[in-house]
Amino acid sequence: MQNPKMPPMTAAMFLLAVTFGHCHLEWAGANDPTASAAETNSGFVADTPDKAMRLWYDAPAPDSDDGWVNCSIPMGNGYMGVNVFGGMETERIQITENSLYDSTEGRGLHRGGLNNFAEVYLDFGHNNGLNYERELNLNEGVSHVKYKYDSVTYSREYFTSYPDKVMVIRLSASTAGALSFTLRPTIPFLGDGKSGSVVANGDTVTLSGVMSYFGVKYEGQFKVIPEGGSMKSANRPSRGTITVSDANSAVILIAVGTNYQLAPEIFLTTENSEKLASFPDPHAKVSRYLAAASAKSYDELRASHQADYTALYDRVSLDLGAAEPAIPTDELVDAYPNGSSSRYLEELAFQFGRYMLICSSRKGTLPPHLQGIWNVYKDPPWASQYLADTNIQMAFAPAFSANLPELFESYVDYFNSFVARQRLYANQYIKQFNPSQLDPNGDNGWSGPFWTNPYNVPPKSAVAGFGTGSWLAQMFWDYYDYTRDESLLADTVYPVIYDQANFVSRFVKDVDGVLLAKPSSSPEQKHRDTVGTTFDQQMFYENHHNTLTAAKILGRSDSRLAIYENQLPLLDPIQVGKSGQIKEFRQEEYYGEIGDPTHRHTSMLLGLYPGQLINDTTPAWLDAAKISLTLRTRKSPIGWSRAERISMWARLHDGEEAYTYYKDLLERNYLHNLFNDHRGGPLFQADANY
Ligand code: FUC
Repeated sequence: MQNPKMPPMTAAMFLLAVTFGHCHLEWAGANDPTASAAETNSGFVADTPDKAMRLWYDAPAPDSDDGWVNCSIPMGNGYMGVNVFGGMETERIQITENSLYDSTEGRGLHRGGLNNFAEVYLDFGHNNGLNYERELNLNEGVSHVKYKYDSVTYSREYFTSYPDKVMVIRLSASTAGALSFTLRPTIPFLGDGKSGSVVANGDTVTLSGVMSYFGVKYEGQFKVIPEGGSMKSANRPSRGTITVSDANSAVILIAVGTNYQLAPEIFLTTENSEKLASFPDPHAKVSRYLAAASAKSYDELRASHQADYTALYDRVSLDLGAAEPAIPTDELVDAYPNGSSSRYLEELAFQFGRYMLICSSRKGTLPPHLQGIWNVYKDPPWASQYLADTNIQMAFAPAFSANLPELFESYVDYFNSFVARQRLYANQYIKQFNPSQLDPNGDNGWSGPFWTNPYNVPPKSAVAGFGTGSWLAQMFWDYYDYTRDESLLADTVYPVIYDQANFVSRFVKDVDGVLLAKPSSSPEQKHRDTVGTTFDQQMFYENHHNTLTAAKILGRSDSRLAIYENQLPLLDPIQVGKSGQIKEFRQEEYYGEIGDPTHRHTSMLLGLYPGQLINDTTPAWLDAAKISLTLRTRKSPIGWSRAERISMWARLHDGEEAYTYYKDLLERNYLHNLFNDHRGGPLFQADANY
C-alpha cells in the first residue's frame, strides 16, 4: 500500500531515475569521465537496501501455459532458466536451456526454435493447504513457498546458482518425518525429431535425449538428498521417479546441459545436423556439475550463490520512497491503473529488470534472447531469437546504465563466434552493392544481421537496414564508455567497432556529395530498399565517431582510420523536415508522409537514445526530436516501444512524458509476475523488462 504521507512522485524525480539510472541512486563512477578504470571496476558502492524488494502471491500459479506466462516465478543462472509454479498438491518446475533448439524453418510468429527442456513435478498430494504464500525475494535472489497442511507447516526454498551451475531446492516440514513426495522429471514435446528417456538410479534421475535437427544432445540430472525417512527409485519405461517418505527435510540439486559449445565453426558449418558433431556428449559435464555441487553443504551452496548474486544486485538501489505493500503483487499490478500502490511497483519493476539480466546473462552461457532465458513452448514467439533491430540492444540496457557491465560478456563471446559468418556476408554485400570498394583479400569488416540465433545467422533481410551492425557495435562502445576500462577498449571493443566501420566505409555510396546507405531501410517500416534512412546514417555516424574517439584514446593511426575521418562529415545523419521533425526517410518532407506515422519503432531518434548524436550541444536537433517523438503519439501498444520512449523522453529532459510512458508500460504491459507482454496474448518478451 502506498504510504499516505509520501508526496506523489514528481516528474523531476522520475527523470532523474531514468536518466541516471538512480533516483536515490548509489553507485560508483562508471559514467564519470574522470574516474579511473580501477575506480570504475572495483569501486562499486554496495548499498543493500533495507526494504524488501519482493514479488509475492497468496496462491500457486495455475498449472497451464497461461499460468506460466502470467504467474510463475522466473529464476535463472545463465545455465538454465526456471519457472516455479509453487503448487501444493503438485509443484511444477519448468526448465529452459538456451541451446536446446529445433529448426526455425517455419514462417510467421511461431516457427520452432527454442524448445522447452524439462517439466519437473514434485507430487506432495497436499490438497488445499492453508496460509499459502510464495515469493521471489529480489534482495537475495531466492524464492520461497510456505503453507500449512494437516497441522504441519511446509516450506520450500529455491535458488539458481551461477558459481555452482545448479538449481537448489530445499524442502522442509515443521514436524519431524512429515515430508513425503515423489520427484518426477519429464521431457516435453517428445516426437517430431525429439527423442529421450527419463531413468532413475539410486538417488538421481537422469533425463536425456537428442533433438535431431541440429544434433543437440541434452541431459538433466536431478539428485535427491533426504534427511531422515526413506527413499526409493522406480522406473516405468522411460519414466524414472524418486519417492521420499517420512523425511525431515530434503535437498534437490538440478544440473542441465547440452553438447552445444560457442565457436565460429557453428556458424560456418552449413549442414545443420553437423554443427555440433565434434563436441562431446553432455553427460560428463552435467555429472561433474552435480558431483561438485553435492560435495558442498546446502549452506555452502546458499552462501556462494548469495555472494555472487548480491555482488551484482546490490550495486544499485532505487528509492522512490515507497513502503512495502500489504497486498500481493498480482493485486498490486491490477490496482496500478487506479493509481494506488504505485510507487513500490515502480521500484520493483526497475529492480526486476536488473534481476532478469542477472538470471539470464552470465559469462560462459548464451546471451539473453527475446524471452531472456524462459520458454515453456515448442514454438516460442519469433523462435526466441536475437533480433538486431531493437530487442537485443534493449536487453543490455541495464548492463550499462544500471551498473551490471560484466553481464554483457555473454554477448561478447556469442558475437565473437557468429561474426565469423558476418565477415563472409560483408564480402558478399560489398561485392554486390559497391564492388569498387571490395578488398580483394576479404578484409571488408563485418556486416550487421537482422536476426541471429545460437546456430545460424541468415543473410540480412530488407526489414532493417545495415545500421543494425553499427547498433550492435554501439553496445560494445557503451561497454567501454560505462566502464572506462582501456584494456577492455583495446582488447574487446576496438576490434569490433573498427571492423564495423571498415564495412560501412566500403558500403556507403556518394549520392550528390554525401555518403549514403544504398540500399537502406528503417526497421520494420514497409517502405524498403530506399536510400540513406536516418536509421542507417545515424548508426553509421555514431560508429565512425566512436571508432575515431577510441583510436585517439588508444593512440592508434592507420590509413583506414584516415578514411573514416574523411567520411564522417559526409555521413549526413540528420535532416530536419518541413514539420520541424527529424526525418525518418530522406525523401520525406512532412512528418508521416512515408511509412507508418505511429509505428512502434522510433528508429530516426536512435541518435537521441541510445546514441548520443542528438544532445544538449545540438539544441535544434533536440527540438526536432521532440517534435518527432510527439507526432509518433502514444498509440503503439507494444511493451518495448513504450520502454524505449521512456529513455528518449528522459534524454529530452521531459520527466512528465518519461513517467507517462513508464506508467503506460506498467499499466498495460506488465503481467502478474511482472513479465512484459509484447502486445496482448499474452505474449512474453523480456526486452521491455530489461
Ligand atoms: C521486432 C519488433 C516486434 C517484435 C519482434 C520480435 O520485429 O518490431 O515488435 O518485438 O522484433
